[in-house]
Formats: sequence, structure tokens, C-alpha cells
Amino acid sequence: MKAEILIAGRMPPNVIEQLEEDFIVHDWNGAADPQALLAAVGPRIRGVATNAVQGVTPELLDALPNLEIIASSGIGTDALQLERVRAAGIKVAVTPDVLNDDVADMAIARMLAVARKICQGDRNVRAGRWLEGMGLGYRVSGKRLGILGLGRIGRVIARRAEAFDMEIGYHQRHRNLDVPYTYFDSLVELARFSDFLVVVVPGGPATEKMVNREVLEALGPEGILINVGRGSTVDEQALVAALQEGRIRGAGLDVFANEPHVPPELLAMDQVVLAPHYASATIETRLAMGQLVVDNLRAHFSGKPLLTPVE
Ligand code: NAP
Ligand code: 8YV
Repeated sequence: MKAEILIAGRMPPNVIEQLEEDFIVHDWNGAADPQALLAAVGPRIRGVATNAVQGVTPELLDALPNLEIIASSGIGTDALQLERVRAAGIKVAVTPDVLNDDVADMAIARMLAVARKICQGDRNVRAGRWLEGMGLGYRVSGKRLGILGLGRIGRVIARRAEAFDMEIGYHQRHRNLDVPYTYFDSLVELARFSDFLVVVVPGGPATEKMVNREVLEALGPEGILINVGRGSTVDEQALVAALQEGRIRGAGLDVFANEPHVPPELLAMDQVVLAPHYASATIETRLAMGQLVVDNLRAHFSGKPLLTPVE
């Protein structure tokens, strides 16, 4: 008998069709009446496909008493109710590594976009304002880059930054012994070192508002903050104040504390580049993420180990 799978979040384009070959698939994310669908099929659902942003809610888990596996498109686990899910013996699979290149590219793109005023210039030209209010940009090459989280993505960002002749430092809980970059055991000290500070640590309570007023002060008036990790890691009120008061130069933000809500003050700022949580959103990466979602579900329901389990 085919296992029943619930689609609980937006999926890459290659997922649903493939899952329908092997499973009975219920698209809760796209359902006209999600509550009615859940009431009808909830107890029969054995697998969930979701993504790292929409994840699963406690209410959804309440309705799925026979759930065995959650396969998430994405690497972040902060929306997956990990503690509860683990306690219930539910397996979790994510999509590491396949997104490293594109997220790293986007971090570099944001550094360039903010420092070289790429979006402001585009807005000016379209509005017929040409150089009005542009001032001069700020060089990226040869500057100091601080990376908060030298993990899978952080390391790829560092490699790209090397090609820009940047001096690289990082902060996380453990020192990496296999890299030539400078380790800072204090985030404030890393910020003090940095011209650009890129945030790429996981979200959740351990990193909540880690980039606070003190860190932004240390980054200083020439400093640029880039966040491609999670919005929860940055104290958004402190960031808005630092930008408004010119205590940092600018920011490039892919993620926000309460998506899709963006602090309205940021919308009016030319020194800020904003994006709708888009760093992994290329065709190539999303197809690879989708394939891992499918392959993990197939592995689980054919009695094989998961390809990319959450450890
Ligand atoms: P990873 O390989 O697990 O790396 C995370 C790094 O963060 C590790 O090196 C870890 O080092 C450090 N870290 C973890 N907790 C920390 C803490 N409390 N304080 C300081 N450092 C900490 O993860 P990844 O694959 O690079 O992904 C990183 C994050 O990027 C994901 O969790 C996700 O939230 C985000 N992301 C965003 C997008 C997007 O679209 N914007 C796409 C993909 C991923 P230590 O263990 O030594 O602390
Ligand atoms: C995606 C992400 O944008 O991997 C993550 O943790 O945040 C991103 O890759 C997300 O999974 C939406 O599908």
C-alpha cells in the first residue's frame, strides 16, 4: 500500500510530480480548505514535505499522530519543532550543501550591492535622477570580512572573498583548525575587526538577537552588515537605529525576524538592500533541494537510511 504524504509548504517544481509516482500525495499547502483536508487525512499521513521557512507548526503536528518523517527543502531547522519531533521519534531530513554556492554568491552580491550602491543607482537611472544623491561608493576588494558562522555556507563565502583579496575573520563556538582565517572568540571583537560582517549562523534561541547594539557599535560607521542566515539573529530595532543614526554604513538583508514583515523604516533607506528570503532561490539549487526531499522520502519508505538526516 502506498504511504500518504502531506505537502505542508511551498515545494520546488520537481517534487510533487515525483512523489505522486510512489505515494498518495495531499497538497495541504495549496488546499482550498486546509482544515477540512487535515481532518480527513491527518491520521493517515506518514510523511511530510515542507521547507525550512514554513516548516511545521505544533497544530499541524497535533493533527498527524502517525507521522514518521519530515523532509524539508532547506537546511535551517528552526521552523521544524525539532525538540518535539525528535522526542516523538519522527525522522527529519534537510538539504545541506546543494545550496552553499548560491547562498554564498548572494552574500557576495549583497556586499557589492550595498557598498557599490547598485540598487540605488538602478533606482536613480529609472527615475531620471542620474547621479543625484549618489555620492561615492565604498570599495569591497581588499577589505576585512567577518563571517559569523564559518560552516558549510560560511566557508564558501570565505573562498569567494579570498578572490576579492579580503582579509577574513570568523566567529562561532568552535575554532576550525583547517582554515587560514583569524578566529575571534568574541562576536564583538569580530565586528570590530570587520568592514563587512556576514551573518550565516542558524536561527533559533541560541543565536537570537546575537547581532545587537553592541555588535553594531563595534562594526562601526564604515561597517556593512549582511544577513543571509536568519532574521532572528539580528536585533532589528537596534539595526534600524544604527542605520538611522549613521552608526553603520549599510545593510544587505535576505532574511527578517518576522517574514514577510519588514520593519517599515528600512524600506525608505537607500543604504539598505532588501530581498524576500531569496538566497537559495535559483533553478539549479531549488531542483537539487527538491530532489533531496523526494529521495529522502523514498529512502525512508523503502527501509533505507536517510541521505541527509538532521544529526
Ligand atoms: P552549518 O554548516 O551548520 O554552519 C553553521 C555555523 O554556525 C557552524 O559553523 C557553527 O559553528 C555556527 N554556529 C552555530 N550555532 C552558533 C552559535 N550559537 N553561535 C555562534 N556560531 C554558531 O550551516 P550552513 O549549512 O552553513 O547554514 C547556516 C544557516 O544559514 C542555516 O542554518 C540557515 O538558517 C541559513 N540559510 C539561509 C538561507 C537563505 O535562503 N537565506 C539558505 C540556506 C541557509 P559552531 O558549532 O562552532 O558554533
Ligand atoms: C530557503 C533556507 O529559502 O535552507 C534554508 O534554511 O532558508 C532557504 O534555503 C527555504 O528553505 C525556502 O524554501
